[in-house]
Amino acid sequence: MPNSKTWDPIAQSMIEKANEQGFSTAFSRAEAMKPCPIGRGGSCCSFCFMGPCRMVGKNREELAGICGARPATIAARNLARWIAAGAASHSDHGRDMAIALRETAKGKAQGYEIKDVKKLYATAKYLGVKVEDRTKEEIAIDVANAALEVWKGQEGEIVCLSRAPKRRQEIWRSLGIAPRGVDREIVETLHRTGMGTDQDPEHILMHALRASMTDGWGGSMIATDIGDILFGTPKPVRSKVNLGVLKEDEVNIVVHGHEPLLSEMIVLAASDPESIEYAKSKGANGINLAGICCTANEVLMRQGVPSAGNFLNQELSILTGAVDAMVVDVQCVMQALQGLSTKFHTKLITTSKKAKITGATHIQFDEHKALSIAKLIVKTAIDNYPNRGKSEIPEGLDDLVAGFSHEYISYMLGGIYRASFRALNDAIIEGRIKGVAGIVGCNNPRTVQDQGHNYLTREFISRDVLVVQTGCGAIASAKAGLLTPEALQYAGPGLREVCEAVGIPPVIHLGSCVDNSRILTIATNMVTEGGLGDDIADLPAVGIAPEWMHEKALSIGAYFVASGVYVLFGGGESPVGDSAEVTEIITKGWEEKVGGKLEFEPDFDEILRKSMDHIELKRKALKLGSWAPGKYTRTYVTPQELARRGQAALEE
Ligand code: NFS
Ligand code: SF4
Repeated sequence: MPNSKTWDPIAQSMIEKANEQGFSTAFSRAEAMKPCPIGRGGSCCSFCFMGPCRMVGKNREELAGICGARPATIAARNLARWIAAGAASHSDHGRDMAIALRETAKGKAQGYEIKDVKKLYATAKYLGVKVEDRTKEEIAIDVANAALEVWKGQEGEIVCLSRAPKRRQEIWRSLGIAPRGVDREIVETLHRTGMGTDQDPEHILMHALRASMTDGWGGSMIATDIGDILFGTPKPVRSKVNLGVLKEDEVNIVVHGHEPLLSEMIVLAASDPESIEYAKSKGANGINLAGICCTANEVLMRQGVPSAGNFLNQELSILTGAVDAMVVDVQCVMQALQGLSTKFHTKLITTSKKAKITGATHIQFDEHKALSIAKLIVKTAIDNYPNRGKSEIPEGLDDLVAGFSHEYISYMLGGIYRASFRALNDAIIEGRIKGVAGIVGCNNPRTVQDQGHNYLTREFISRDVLVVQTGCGAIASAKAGLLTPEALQYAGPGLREVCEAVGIPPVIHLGSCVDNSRILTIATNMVTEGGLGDDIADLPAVGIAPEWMHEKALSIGAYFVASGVYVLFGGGESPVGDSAEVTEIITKGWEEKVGGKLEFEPDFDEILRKSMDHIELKRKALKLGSWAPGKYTRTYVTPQELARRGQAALEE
C-alpha cells in the first residue's frame, strides 16, 4: 500500500527498503504493537504498589482502585504527571542554557560568546537587570542568575509572567495558578499525584495548568531568549530539507536531540579548516552537517544547517548507510538507533551528562571545554568515514525559508524604524487574514507521518489563516515545500496579498519546540498592539498538535490553554478519554476558568471545522469585518529578496 505510512514519498521508499531488508523501524513496530487498551484512555494507575489498578469493566465511573481512587482521579493524576514531565524536559533544557550563559560571561565556557547584545538588553529588561554603565559580561551574569531564579522560586511568581497581557496576568492571579518556580511546581505535581494526596480531579488539573506555565512562560521562554543571546536571534535563512541533504562524498554528521549548546559547537568544529583538511586526508571531500528533530531546528534557524527530517526520519537516516556519526543529546532520541546503527557503520554518540544509551559511544559534553569536545566528536566521525560501506541516499530535496522570530516579524511588518505588529493586526481586523493557527508538535507512527500537519496547513492558508509552526510540524511543512514564498499559491487571496506586501511566507517557521514561547510573545504583541481585544483569549487563534506523541506536547498544549487558547490534539484518541469527567474538566471546565480548552480530536476535518468555527466566533466577538478582495496590488517576493530583507532589518 503506497504512502500508507507517510505523506513523504522519500520516507516511504526508505520504509519499504527497511521492510524488504528486514530492519525494524518505529513504523513496523507501531504496527506490531497495539496500544495498551487500559493505559490508552487514562484508566491505569501505577502510582503505588497496592496496584497497579485498572479501571476496566462495566459501570466504569463506579469503579475504584484499592485505595478507593476513582477513575476520574486516576485519569487526572496521569494527565498532570505527563504535563509535569513535559514541562520538566523543556525547563531542564532552559536551565542548562542559563548556566551556559553565566559561564560564558565569566569567560569559562570555551567557544561561546555573547552574540546578540540587543537581545541581552531586552532579556535584562524583563528580568529586572540593570544595563546602564555596565559591560555586557556583567549584565549577562546577572541575567543568568535572574533567569535561574525562575527555577528556584518558592513563593510569589515567576518574573516572565510580566510579559503576558495585563488581563491574562489578572486571570492567573485570581485563580491562584501563577506559578512560583519551575522546580517547585513540578515537585508539587509529583507530590500531589502520589498515593493519598490530591484526589479531586478538578483541583489536580488546575495545578497541572500552573505547572505547565513554568514551561511556556518559564523554562522554554528562557531557553529561547538565551539561545538568541548566545547564538543570535534568527532571521530568514534559506536551506534544504529531507534525507537528500546527506552527501555521498562527504563525512556526514547528523546532530539529533534538542539543546543548541552542543550542536552550535559542532557547527563551529565542522567548519574548522583543520577538521576539513583532516576529512580530506581520509578521502572525503568535506564535512556535511545535518540535523534531526529540534536540534535540527535550532541550527537551521540560526545557521541554515539543513534538516534531514523530523522525528520519524531518525531511523530512516541511518538506513541510508551514509551517516558516519549521529550525535545525540536529550529527548526524542529512540533507543532503537543503537541497534540499527550497528547494522551499518554509523557511530551513535551520546553526549549528555543526563543521557546514555547502552552500547553507544559516550563523549561527554561539558560547556567549559565545549569546542575541544566538539572537535573530538567531529574527528571521531571523520575517522569513521573510511568504514562506510554501500550507501543509498534517496534523491529529492525541498527548499525552505526558516528563521523567523517575533523581532524579525515586527521589523517586516513595521519597517526598521517602526517595528510593530500593526500591519498584522490591521490585516486581521480588515479580514484579509482571518486568524492565526499554530500547528506544532511531533510525528507519531500511529498516524501517517506529516499528513495531519500538511493537510491542515494547506487548508488553513487556503482559508486566509496565517500558520505559524515549530518543531517537527515545521519540518513536515518544509518537506512538502510549504516553507517557501511559493506556498503562496495555496493561500487564499487575502492572506496572499498581505504576505506579498509584507514579504513573509504564509507558513512561518518559528523554531524548535521551546520556541513555542515565541508564539506566546507574538500573541502578546498582537494584544498590546491594540484592536484585537485585551487578552490572548480574545484573538482569533487556535493551537493544534496534529501528530503529537511526547509528554512535552501535553505541556505545551496545557500552557497555551492556560494562556487562553483553544488547543486541539489530533491523530490518536484522548489519553484521558475513558473519563467523561476529566474530559469535561479540560474542555468546558477550563474554558470557563481560563478561556482556553484542550480537546482531543482524531479527525483532521473536524479539527479544521472546529478551528474555523472558533476563529469566526472570536472575530464576531471582536466585531471584525470581512474583507473585499483587490485592494492591494500583487508583488511577488522571491526567497532571495526575503532573505535580503531579513539581513537588512537586523543589520540596521
Ligand atoms: Ni517537540 Fe522536538 Fe519533534 Fe515532538 Fe520531539 S523533536 S521538542 S517533542 S518529536 S516536535
Ligand atoms: Fe491503585 Fe490507588 Fe495505588 Fe493507584 S494509588 S495503584 S489506584 S491503590
